[in-house]
Amino acid sequence: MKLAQATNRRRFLAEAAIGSGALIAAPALAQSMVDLHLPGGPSERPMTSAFPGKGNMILQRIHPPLLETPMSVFNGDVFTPNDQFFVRWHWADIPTAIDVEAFRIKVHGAVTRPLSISLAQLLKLPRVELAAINQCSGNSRALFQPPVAGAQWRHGAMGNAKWLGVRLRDVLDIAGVKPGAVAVRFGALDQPVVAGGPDFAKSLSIDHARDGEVMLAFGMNGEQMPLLNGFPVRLIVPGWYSTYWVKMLNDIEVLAAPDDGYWMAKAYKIPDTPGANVRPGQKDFPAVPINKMIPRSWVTSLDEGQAIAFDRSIPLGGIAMGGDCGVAKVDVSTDNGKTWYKTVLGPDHGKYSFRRWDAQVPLTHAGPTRLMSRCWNTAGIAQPMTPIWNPGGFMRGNIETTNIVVG
Ligand SMILES: Nc1nc2c(c(=O)[nH]1)N[C@H]1C(S)=C(S)[C@@H](COP(=O)(O)O)O[C@H]1N2
Ligand SMILES: [Mo]
Repeated sequence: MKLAQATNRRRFLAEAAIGSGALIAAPALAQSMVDLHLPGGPSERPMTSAFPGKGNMILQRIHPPLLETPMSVFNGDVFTPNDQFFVRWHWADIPTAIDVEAFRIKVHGAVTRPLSISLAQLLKLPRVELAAINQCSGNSRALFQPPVAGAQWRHGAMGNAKWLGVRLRDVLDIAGVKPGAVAVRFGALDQPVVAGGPDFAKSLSIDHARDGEVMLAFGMNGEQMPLLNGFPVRLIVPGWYSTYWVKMLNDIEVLAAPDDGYWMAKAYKIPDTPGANVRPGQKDFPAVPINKMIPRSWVTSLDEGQAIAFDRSIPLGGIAMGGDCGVAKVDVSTDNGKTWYKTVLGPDHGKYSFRRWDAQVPLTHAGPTRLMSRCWNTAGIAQPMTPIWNPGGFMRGNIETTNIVVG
C-alpha cells in the first residue's frame, strides 16, 4: 500500500461548516416514523454529507467533528464502509493536510534506541490485518436514564473494519524497551484549542502494548486510513474501547512510571463496581480507567419506529459483538423478553469482529412490538436485561429494544 498525500482536504472544516447549516434546518421526517421522543431519537437528528471522505452521517457536532453512523448501515456488510464509519475527536485543532514525506512517529522514553520512523520505514515492517470493532466508550449514552452529559450518541458510535498495519510489539522491539518500563503513552497531531487544555494522549500497560495484537494501522477496509479516522496511522487496541485507539499517532513514549496525565488519571474512568454500575446520581465510588468491551447485539433488519404488515412469521436479522472475545450465540424475542428464539450466526471474521445473526420469528399480535436480541460471548457472559448507570454514560451493554409497529 502506498499512502497518498491528503492534499485536497485542507479546507474540510470550513466546507463542512457551510454545508451542514442548510441540512440542520431541514431534517427529513418519514411518514411511517413513530416519534418515540427518545433523547436524540431518529426523527430529531440532522444528517450531513458535508465532511470529506464521509457519506450520509448523523451530525452530532461540527467543531470538533462528531459524526454518528446511521443504524441502517449495520444491516449491510458486517464491515462498516469507511465513508460511513463514525468520527469522534476531542479537540477541534486537527491537521487538515499531512505531508507524508515529512511525517514521523517518534519512539522515545525508556528505550535503548530512540526512533523517528517515517511512513516509508513503517510500510517495510511485517504486516498484519485484523478485523476489529472500534466502539466509543460512550456509545448509546443518549439512552442513559436519568440522562448524563456528553455526546448524545445512540448506537452508531461504533464500527467494524479490517485494519492493516504493523505490530506495536515489533516497533517497540526495534527501539528496545528498557527493564523497568511499565506503560506506553500514545500522542497525536491534534492539539487543544484552549490554553492549558490537556493534549489528547492515552496509555497502555507495557504488557498490553507488547501483546502482539495492538497495531499501528495505516489501512482500513483495503483503503488508506481516512483523514477523519486518523490518517496516516492510528493505534488499534482489539477488544478495548476506542478512547485508546489514538488517531494521527506521532508519538510513542515508553514510561518508567504510570501515566498520571489527564486522559488516563481523570477522563474515561468507570466505577470499579460490577458492570460499571452505580446508583443514579452517585459520585463517591472508586474508579478505574475504562478498558475491555462487553457483549452487545442489535436488531438491524428493522429500524426503530418502523411500521410493518402483520405476518405470523417474520425474518429478523442483526449484528452482535462479544466484546473482548467472540460471539457464542444470539437469541431474539418479539414479546418483550418473555420468549426467546435461537438465531443462526453468519461467517466468523475473528473474535473482535461484528458477527451477523439471522432468524425467522413468530409475531402474535398487531400493535406496538418490542424486538430484543441477547448475545452470549465465548467467555459465557450474556447481556443483562437491566441497563446500568454511571455519570460518564460509559459501557452500556444491556439488551436493547427496537420498537416497531405491526399493522
Ligand atoms: N488523536 C486522537 N485520537 C483519538 C481521539 C482524539 O480525540 N484524538 N478520540 C478517541 C475516541 S474517544 C474515539 S471514540 C475514537 C473515535 O475513532 P473514529 O473517529 O475513527 O471513529 O478515536 C479515539 N482516538
Ligand atoms: Mo470515544
